[in-house]
Amino acid sequence: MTKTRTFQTHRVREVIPLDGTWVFTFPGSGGTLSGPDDPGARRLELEVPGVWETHPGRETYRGEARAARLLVAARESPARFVFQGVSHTCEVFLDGRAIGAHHNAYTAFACNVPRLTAGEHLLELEISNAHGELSALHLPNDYYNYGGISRPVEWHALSGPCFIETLHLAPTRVDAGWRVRWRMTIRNLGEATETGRVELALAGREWNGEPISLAPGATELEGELCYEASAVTPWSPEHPVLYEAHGRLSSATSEDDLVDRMGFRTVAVRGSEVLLNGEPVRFRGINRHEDHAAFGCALPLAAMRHDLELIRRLGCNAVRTAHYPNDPRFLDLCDEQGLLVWEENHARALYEGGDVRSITPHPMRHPRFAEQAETCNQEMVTQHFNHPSIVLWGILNECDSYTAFGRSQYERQFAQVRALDPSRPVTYASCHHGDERKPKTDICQDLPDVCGWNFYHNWYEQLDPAEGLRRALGRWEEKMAGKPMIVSEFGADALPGYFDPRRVAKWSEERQVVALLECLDVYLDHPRLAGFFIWQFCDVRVDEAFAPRRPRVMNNKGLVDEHRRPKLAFEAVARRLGGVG
Ligand code: ADA
Repeated sequence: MTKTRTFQTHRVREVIPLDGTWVFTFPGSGGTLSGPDDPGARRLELEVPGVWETHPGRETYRGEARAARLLVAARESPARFVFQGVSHTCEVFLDGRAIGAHHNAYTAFACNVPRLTAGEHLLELEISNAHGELSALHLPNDYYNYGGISRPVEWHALSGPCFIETLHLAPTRVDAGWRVRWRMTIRNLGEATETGRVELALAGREWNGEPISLAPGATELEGELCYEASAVTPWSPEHPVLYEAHGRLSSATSEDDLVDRMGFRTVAVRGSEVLLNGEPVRFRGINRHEDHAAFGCALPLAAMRHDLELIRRLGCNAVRTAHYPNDPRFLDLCDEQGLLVWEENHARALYEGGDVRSITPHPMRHPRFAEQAETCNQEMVTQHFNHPSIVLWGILNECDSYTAFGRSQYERQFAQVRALDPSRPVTYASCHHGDERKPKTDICQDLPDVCGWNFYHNWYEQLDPAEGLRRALGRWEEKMAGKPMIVSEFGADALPGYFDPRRVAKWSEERQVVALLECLDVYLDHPRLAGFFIWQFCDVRVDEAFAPRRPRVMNNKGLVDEHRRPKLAFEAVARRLGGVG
């Protein structure tokens, strides 16, 4: 049974979860693994999915570790090892032989093994969460880069060399109803060409293909399924109706299948509005990091459900996955519960040094930036393509949208994302307001379909949010050219349990309430805005480089703390948004 999604993804293919206890080896000293004979090496049994920072003694470890587990194959077969997320860079070995590598904690990858013999095998990962050369995306940041196998792992014991690798379903509205364009990739791990037959069933319609030739490598198939309007129920926040798509493949050697879900819905931009199924939608959203005191970034499904329940109780209808692609199980829950999602690639502006607000951002200058960020885009869009809840693709939070070089990166990445998925609007969150406090001036507002602005007028500045928005519109309206505008972040820190009802001092829970309500009074029904996303759902651990402005070494702008204990602001915001608190 699949653990990587909230539903069963295969009925024919045999899937064996590899979650559970793995043996981790850490170097005796320093952060670099030496050979197997390191006398000081420290062995620990740790749970997967998980991060080593939750284990006593490993709370601040940054460096390399080897993770290993045995598996026993009952029969010889081709195998596919699917890792939903390893934080953050790893090489994978089977019986000592390299079978794959991956960078970036927040996207999945698979290692294919054409022939796994019957018997016992050793699966090993060399993992690093080091900062520096290795990663342009995982840097000392205003959230924490954990280490470990942070999302589920599966072993797919394939029946033969051919299997369905991907299935994409893109619904569009046509006069008489709906058309779903589908694309499927079949992979043949063998050396011989095979003849196969493919079928696809979706919402009461079936496509039965003629026999096709499956050469070694990838074969792409595509087609269309059409529906009368009355044959399906559209997906919407009020009625999040999901349909199951079941692809099947059979050939002389292989029987395989893949199940995914989709929703019939459209997203479009008209003037300053974002339309869902042709109707304007207003985002009453919240930014959420995958972070929890007990689990780091490796939240179990129950904790994800708990978060979503709190988000719904707040009266929010949307989540921004700041600042990286989320665990697909969280996206599944959003699909099921009708939450709208701004999913974002992993590339938050990076800062050096201590004072996060006075130092110069230098995003995109790391030699691996373009390659790693574009790989992340590619993986995010192709892996999460079918989630109806995702209505916006976001890239490059607060990066260099004020330099010519930065602009060239935004251009490349928007072109890439649009080519991968022309059906969703694209956006980014900018903080380059070009004013006294933030003199760098954004030069990319013509590029996205939806303009996102991060405002902290009544937190980092002493400016009334109404006046802040008025000034921003004065400065940016022409450049935004009437496109939808979203306040992608606003918020204020509150140290949990610090109350100051008399002075309502900054950092107190009372002050956070005041700051958030002042903003909501302005943004909630503002006619120029398509919505907002509060910063942020929960308090999150940050890198020590951020400590000077981050008491507890946490970003304390959560409406709940890192344990999900509500602050005063939770109730106050829920009341304002019409939630149930
Ligand atoms: C930025 C950034 C967030 C967070 C926030 C803050 O706008 O996008 O990641 O750091 O500021 O709390 O200051």
